[in-house]
Amino acid sequence: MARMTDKKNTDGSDSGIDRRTFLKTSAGAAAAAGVGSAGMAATQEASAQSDTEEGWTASGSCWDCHQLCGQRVKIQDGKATELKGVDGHPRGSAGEGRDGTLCSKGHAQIEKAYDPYRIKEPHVRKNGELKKVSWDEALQEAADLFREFKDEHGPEKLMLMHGYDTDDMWTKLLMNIYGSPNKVGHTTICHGPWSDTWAWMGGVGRPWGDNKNAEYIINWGRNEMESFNGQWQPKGILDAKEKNDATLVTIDPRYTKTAQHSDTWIPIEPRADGALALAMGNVIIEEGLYDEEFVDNWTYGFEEYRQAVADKTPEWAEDETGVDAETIRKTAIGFAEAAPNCHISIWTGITNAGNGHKTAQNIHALNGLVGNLDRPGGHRFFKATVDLADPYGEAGVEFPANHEDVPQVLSDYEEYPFHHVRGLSYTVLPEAVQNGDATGLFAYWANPLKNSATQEWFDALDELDMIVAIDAYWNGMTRRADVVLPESSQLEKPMFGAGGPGSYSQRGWVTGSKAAIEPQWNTKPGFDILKGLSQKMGYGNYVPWDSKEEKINDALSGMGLTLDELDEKSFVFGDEYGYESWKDGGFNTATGKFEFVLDNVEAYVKAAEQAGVSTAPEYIPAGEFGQMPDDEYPLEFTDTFVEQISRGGDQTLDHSKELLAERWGLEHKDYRGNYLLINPEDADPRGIEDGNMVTVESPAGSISLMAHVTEGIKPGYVTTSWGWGEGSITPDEEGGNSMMLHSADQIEPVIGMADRHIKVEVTNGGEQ
Ligand SMILES: Nc1nc2c(c(=O)[nH]1)N[C@H]1C(S)=C(S)[C@@H](COP(=O)(O)OP(=O)(O)OC[C@H]3O[C@@H](n4cnc5c(=O)[nH]c(N)nc54)[C@H](O)[C@@H]3O)O[C@H]1N2
Ligand SMILES: Nc1nc2c(c(=O)[nH]1)N[C@H]1C(S)=C(S)[C@@H](COP(=O)(O)OP(=O)(O)OC[C@H]3O[C@@H](n4cnc5c(=O)[nH]c(N)nc54)[C@H](O)[C@@H]3O)O[C@H]1N2
Ligand code: SF4
Ligand SMILES: [Mo]
Repeated sequence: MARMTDKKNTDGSDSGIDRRTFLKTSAGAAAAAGVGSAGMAATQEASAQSDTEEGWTASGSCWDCHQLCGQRVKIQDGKATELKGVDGHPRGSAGEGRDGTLCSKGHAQIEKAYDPYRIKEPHVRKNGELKKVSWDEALQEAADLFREFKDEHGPEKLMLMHGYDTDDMWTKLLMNIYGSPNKVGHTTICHGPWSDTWAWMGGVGRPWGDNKNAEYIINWGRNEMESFNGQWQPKGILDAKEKNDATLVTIDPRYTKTAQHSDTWIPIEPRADGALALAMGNVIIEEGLYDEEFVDNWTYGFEEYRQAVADKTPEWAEDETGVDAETIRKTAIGFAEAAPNCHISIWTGITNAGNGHKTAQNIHALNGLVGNLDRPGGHRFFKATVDLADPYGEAGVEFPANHEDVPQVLSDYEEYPFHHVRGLSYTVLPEAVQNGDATGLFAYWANPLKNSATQEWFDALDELDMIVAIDAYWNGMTRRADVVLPESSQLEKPMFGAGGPGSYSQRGWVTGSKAAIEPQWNTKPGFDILKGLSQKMGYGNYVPWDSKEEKINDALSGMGLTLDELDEKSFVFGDEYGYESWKDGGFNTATGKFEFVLDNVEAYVKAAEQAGVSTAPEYIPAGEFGQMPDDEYPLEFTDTFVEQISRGGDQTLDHSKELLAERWGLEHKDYRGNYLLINPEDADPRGIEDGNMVTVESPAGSISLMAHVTEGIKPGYVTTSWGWGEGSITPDEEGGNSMMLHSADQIEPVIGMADRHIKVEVTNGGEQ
């Protein structure tokens, strides 16, 4: 445990809390709060305590995975010392009267608040080096840089990159007023292929399942019991199993936590999911199990779909997918017989591939076939039935529209078909930088160096004329910035959100909290940073509020509610709403129907033509757009999430890393990085044993990781968790950046999604 105290104090000042004391007080709760049934049961004990008990005097809202699970915060001597969940919370519990909990990442928010790795002071680059400066100087420097940039390059050369944000002011400031049209968020590194396809076909929001009313759930290329967005998802699945005796099927080349809870685990050949989906459609039609009434009256393109699946029998799919025909038949029948109380949860396991959008279309089509759309237990079209006021309207602020609707950065990129469907692709931006189409970057809560094409991004960041960043940590990107504006973490600022998806599938809600503790060191909440920047840029009149609290109160005025009241309650309900919303006005498509075929979506038609794919569901074998393992690189690699770590920002958290090491039984090793999961069949011939350091090599680069040899992954497939190594927050510690293995030409051709299926070879031995 010596490593618990050897954390570098990156920019001088002290962390403000004794690390050992913190770990002693919070370790029990955090360790218990893993995930799924075991973890949640353990934290329920904590939440059984009364909220009025001494010390639990503040509220919080966890934003680590963007879902705002409600928190109660114990404050002792001005410090947050313990967290617990809020009963009945729409995101943190399974519904009314149910215990509220926090997952291990939620509990880690205390460690994050006092994390010495955080950026503690504003910084400005002077004579090539980042120097600590006052807020006034940093904001002035940022404003000056933006002004000079606009004069020299024009606002259309500025890229705006964001991950989560905690205030929307930055888009108003840098798009509406300043005039940059180039906003790039998560779409082409996270969900684009399924979310775009879902929307084009007629889906609303994301294909979130109505878990608690479900009888059959397929977890497809997703690990929902581990990488959940908000705890309502895994809790809802466990509820469905317990109360409805629901069947859970997991389709994944890994034996994930979700697979462990499942009735059936289908270890599919990676990227062959499109074939499986078509074969399931074939069975459902052959068996006459589709929803004829829904298909006849509410869908478009069924004949083409029927033709597309006519010869895609389970026997045909068996060869493609490695899944036996009987299992395919049984799954298709089980799913269709449970309809409409059935749904499919998909995410990065489907999207992360060159054929991802077409696979997603084939999978979404199954929902149209069985008619589970916005029906109980099916895919919910969640609504936010709360009467929020527009805070800008309340304050009488109107914005100009100085930006174009279409991103400019890629205007020269005619050869990329995705340009016509969706403006900016994360993975192609380094090339835009090299071509001089993008010359500046504003990054809010985003570090591109770990998301795709890392080497190209390193080169691109070096080329840029200006980088301004709002971030909480020193990472590869902030270390390269010209101005660094440190944001306070979630416990240090007011938080607010309105649902949306959550455990109440028939009620809207709002949730929020005031700051539980003071901003740490010399950091500021995002709102305050953006207000300061607006003033320095001469746009101060667009921010009429003195504080974020005031702005939230303006929004809440529509509900006759104040932030003080919301903070006390943690969440407040809106009205109830019903199912089958499409019956009122139809689906949001050209035909008003759910569309199997995308020939009415102009942008898609053009992109599909350029990529050489059909507008109808079809099977695109893995190698068509993407790498295939070969003699030199015989294994297939993708990276995945782990329960203990949230995306690219938690790699500094000692306790989280300790939990991860314990999880793989490797806590006795002097290594706290990411681990390569490899099957004994692949490890043995390479002389690799559990806990060995190994080198993973692809055509693009190589990294060193510690191997965890496990039967829980399909032979031929290897994986690790991402966000570590070069360019991350902990570049000098253990762990490797998986995207050093990736290059910018690995891209899905319709939406521009990063294709992270990479051919690799693994050898024993590697640097630690
Ligand atoms: N703990 C934690 N939770 C998170 C996050 C986090 O950082 N940490 N991030 C959140 C975010 S932003 C997102 S987008 C979601 C993502 O949530 P998920 O999509 O559930 O993410 P993963 O855990 O990577 O799961 C993807 C699964 O797909 C499998 N897979 C890979 N290739 C294929 C394939 O070709 N076919 C099939 N069928 N499966 C395949 C992988 O083995 C993996 O188990 O998680 C969210 N939740
Ligand atoms: N290799 C690989 N890359 C992936 C994925 C993958 O599966 N594999 N998944 C992708 C997915 S699904 C998503 S959604 C994206 C997300 O990727 P990004 O949008 O880049 O977001 P994060 O990784 O969450 O965080 C980026 C940085 O935000 C900073 N940060 C942490 N906390 C705070 C805070 O409180 N305030 C501010 N201002 N900054 C903070 C940290 O420095 C962190 O490095 O990543 C994608 N990248
Ligand atoms: S599920 Fe997400 S929002 Fe909820 S406690 Fe965990 S990390 Fe925080
Ligand atoms: Mo994501």
